[in-house]
Amino acid sequence: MGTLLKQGLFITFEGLDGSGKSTQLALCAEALSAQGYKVLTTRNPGGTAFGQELRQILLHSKGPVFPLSELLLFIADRAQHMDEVVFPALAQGTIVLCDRHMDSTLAYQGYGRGLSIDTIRDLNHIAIQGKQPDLTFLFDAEPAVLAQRVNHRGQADRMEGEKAEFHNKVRAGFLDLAEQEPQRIRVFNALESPEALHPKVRQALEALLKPLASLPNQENSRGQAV
Ligand code: T5A
Repeated sequence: MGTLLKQGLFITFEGLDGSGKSTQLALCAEALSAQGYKVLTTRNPGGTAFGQELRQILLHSKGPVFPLSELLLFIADRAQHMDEVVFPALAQGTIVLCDRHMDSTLAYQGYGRGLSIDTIRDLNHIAIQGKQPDLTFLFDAEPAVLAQRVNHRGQADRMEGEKAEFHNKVRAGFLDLAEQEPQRIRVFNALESPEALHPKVRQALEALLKPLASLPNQENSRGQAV
């Protein structure tokens, strides 16, 4: 019988396009649900109706989009998503698995576009209202190799269509962030197969869940203390 957490967990999946983060997120969702946890899968940008409209603009706008405008739209998507999706789910003891979050903004708009990291940190802080992810998985590999995985999908979106130099900077940014916060951000080799990666990701998740499941104020899914 699974455990109903009193306060949910917020787990984010990060990496370059094609890094396999969505695949690992789906595998984790399946496994946690099978264990009896309440699980919600969601994403940035586009985890709300409002966010889906922003996502369309952000990834497919035909006209020029300046870096600051781009940053503010990603932040707007995040602010809406926290209030509409993440906070209510966490309050119900749900494990929220989110495909990209605040680290993507630091990596893409900060390290990639060259906008001020401090400004992005401040804006992120406002959007997330102080609620950082409890754990973040970063799937890392050479951008050129990862691009090959998604090339077959047809026309690249605005971000995917950026030059190799941009993606190299984003990758370096993600790794820099992971070095700054090794406790929260766990790095995995995205070149390993999905089957090889999944148990490693699960192990890190279990390490986070185990102490929570043994807390006296937690309840199992029948509402009984465990
Ligand atoms: N962005 C986003 C910003 O610039 N700032 C921000 O603040 C935010 C939040 C959003 C774009 O917006 C940018 C970053 C992005 O460019 P997205 O919707 O997150 O984009 O889309 P992608 O990152 O492009 O997501 P993808 O679905 O393309 O990539 P994933 O999730 O990394 O990869 P996945 O799991 O879908 O797999 C891609 C392919 O690889 C295979 C899969 O089968 C699939 O075909 N695959 C593997 N192959 C080999 N080995 C593995 N381990 C594999 N795992 C998956």
